[in-house]
Amino acid sequence: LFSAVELAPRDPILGLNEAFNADSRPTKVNLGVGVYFNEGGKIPLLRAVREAEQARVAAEQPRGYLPIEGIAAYNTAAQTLLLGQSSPLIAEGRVVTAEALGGTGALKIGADFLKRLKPAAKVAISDPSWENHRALFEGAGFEVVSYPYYDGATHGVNFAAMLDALNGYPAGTVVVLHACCHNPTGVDLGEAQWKQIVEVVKARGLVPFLDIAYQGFGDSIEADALAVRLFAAAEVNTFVASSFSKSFSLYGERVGALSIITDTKEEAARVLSQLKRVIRTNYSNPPTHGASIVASILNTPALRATWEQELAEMRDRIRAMRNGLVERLKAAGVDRDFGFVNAQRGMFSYSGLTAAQVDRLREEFGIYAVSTGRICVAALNTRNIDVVANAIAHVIK
Ligand code: PLP
Ligand code: TYF
Repeated sequence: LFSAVELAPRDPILGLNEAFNADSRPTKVNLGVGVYFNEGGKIPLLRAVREAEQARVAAEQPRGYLPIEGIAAYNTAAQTLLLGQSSPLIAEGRVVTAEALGGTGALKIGADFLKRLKPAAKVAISDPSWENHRALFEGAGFEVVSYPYYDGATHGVNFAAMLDALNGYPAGTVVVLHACCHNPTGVDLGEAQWKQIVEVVKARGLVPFLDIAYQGFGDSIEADALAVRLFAAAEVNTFVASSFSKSFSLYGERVGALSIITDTKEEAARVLSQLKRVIRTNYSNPPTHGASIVASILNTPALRATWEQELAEMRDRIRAMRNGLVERLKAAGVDRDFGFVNAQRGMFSYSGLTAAQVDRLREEFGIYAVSTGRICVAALNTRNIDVVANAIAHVIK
């Protein structure tokens, strides 16, 4: 049966973890995978999570099946994070939300639902994008194309080219947009640009699919939801894949949600019924633990305040590491201006390092980065930042 099965290529990012783990050098640093590490180099267990978890254990709740769309209090909280406390769309019952297995799971059930709805549509992702976007939508049966996004020369967005591409797509094309903290570049659109995107998407009848995996890592929980809220305010039917993996440091619990903005409450009921069909034939219903933790944090004022503070601490530490890296590269005598790293947002930086330079970092210094030059700034800390800055200075000279 399996004699003709070929060995599949490793995930370019998750594959790096294996190589990193096998490296015995004590000074090794993993800037590859997009995970937030604290100053101690560990994935934090947030205080808010610990408290919610302890309360859950103490309550000795049974573990029956959840409804197909997941925990209601979780779904409402996820909607509110996206659209705000006073969203008219939520009040009107026009937002469908289903708990999902992480942001990836949300993208997947959204993709499967869209395939039934728009079987001939193409899906457009940014160039570059999170690698799994292409694989996931192709896996759901779509042809995937790219729209121009990052401009290496300016370390910014080639906005004119992006708009041009969007303007050229036929109605019904699904456009995947990173709502904040673009992965892999760290380069986001500004408010005026988002407004233009919303206008083009609406005018051309495109289907926006927003991926928000880093809400709270840019400026704030509210500010990072800007793109979602602009689409909502424009009354565009929008898909949103939320991930709480990073914002709650709950990577392995698979906490995410798919939200869909519809025109009426009645339409929302029909959309939900179809989405439930997709879920039922994939995994029947979602798991309990992670979502109940997130729901209790978001719905309990004291826990929520703790979480917001912890999220702000993560955001601030990443900013400090960006700044520290720029300063240390300067101090190490690097001529090239790395100031753009300070303007990037979220966990990642498209550093401008070439694949050959990334190879040298790994081979000579045990510093692991993605071959595209993406580094995870959230893996830097005050103990490894000098080593990293000096190594980068060495390979770019
Ligand atoms: N979307 C983007 C842009 C991401 O960077 C990630 C990172 O993991 C995901 C989705 C997937 O999130 P999750 O781990 O919750 O599936
Ligand atoms: O981009 C990253 O590093 C994170 C983690 O297939 C990740 O989003 C990477 C690859 C992958 C799943 C998650």
